[in-house]
Amino acid sequence: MTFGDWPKGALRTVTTLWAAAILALAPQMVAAQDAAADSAPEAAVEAVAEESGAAATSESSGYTPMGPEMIKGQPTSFEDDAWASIDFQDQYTDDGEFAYKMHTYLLMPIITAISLFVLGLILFVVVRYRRKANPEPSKTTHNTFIEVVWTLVPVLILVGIAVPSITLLARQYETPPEDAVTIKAIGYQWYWGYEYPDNGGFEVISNMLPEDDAIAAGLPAQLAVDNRMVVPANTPLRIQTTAADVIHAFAVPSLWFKIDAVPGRLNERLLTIKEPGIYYGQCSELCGARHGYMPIAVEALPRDEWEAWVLTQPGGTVGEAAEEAAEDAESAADAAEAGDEAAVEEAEAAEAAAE
Ligand SMILES: [Cu+2]
Repeated sequence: MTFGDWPKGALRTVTTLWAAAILALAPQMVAAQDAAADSAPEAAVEAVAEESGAAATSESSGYTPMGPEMIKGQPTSFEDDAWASIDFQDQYTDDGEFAYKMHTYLLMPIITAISLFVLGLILFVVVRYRRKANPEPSKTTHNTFIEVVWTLVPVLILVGIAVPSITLLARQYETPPEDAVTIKAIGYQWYWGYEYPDNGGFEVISNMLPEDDAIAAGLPAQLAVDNRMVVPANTPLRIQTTAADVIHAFAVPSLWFKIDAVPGRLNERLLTIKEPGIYYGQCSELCGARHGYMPIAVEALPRDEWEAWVLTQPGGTVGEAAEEAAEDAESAADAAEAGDEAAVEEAEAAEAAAE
């Protein structure tokens, strides 16, 4: 090909590339629309909520831990379902559904197409240009058309991936709304503590159940715990994480949630669970000898049942009482701060007098 006739070919190529980019982006647009449609409350969810509501109110305390039939987020073994065991867990948050669609309908097809294309090229070159069939090697060094194509195509693919990728990143760092329920997950060697600062400040200590106890209760061994992290479903949660000793990580795959728990630091992320159920996770930062034995079990309840659970906890408060308690704590903290300032001033005055 001579230099004179390449612009016409290039024009055709650029048009083709744009068509390819639009095709690559189409699944992402569909995914975004689906995500919006899915966020509408579903009748099935309400039915489940009602069912578990009936079970809980039959108890005098107003709360019974959910049974194994409510487990929604847990790993699948290869023997039970080979495909599900290598796929993502079912997702129960909007971000999780978005990410799952991006992975399944955008990234996987692109990865597969590129891999097959490169494999095809290699096989073609190996067969067509083997020494026996091609004794006189070509001395070609440059080809402007091909060089433009192999620069532009990857750029367009990356731009196509970047749009949903950055969208997901931004969604994951959305600030929790003011009325979000705060829950502070604290990593300890080797168990979790869940503090409820908006509801009286009580802390739930959560240890892994011994294998025999878990199996006897029909729960998954090494994931089941004695006290779950009980949260309201369909309510924005402000999950804060920190640790008392070394770095841990709070991770629940089916909720598309993973955040480091670092001593001396408070990390925070928004989490909204779409339906009541039990969701299992694990500590995901190597934290010592029993790192593999500090599972996370989240139990999402309908809001009213969750409030009933809060009232069963020592010092647990909900509604206005909780707000008042939070305000009292705040003003007490302010007073303490003011006291500190006065003390500092006094000390300074004493120092000046001594000089
Ligand atoms: Cu840990």
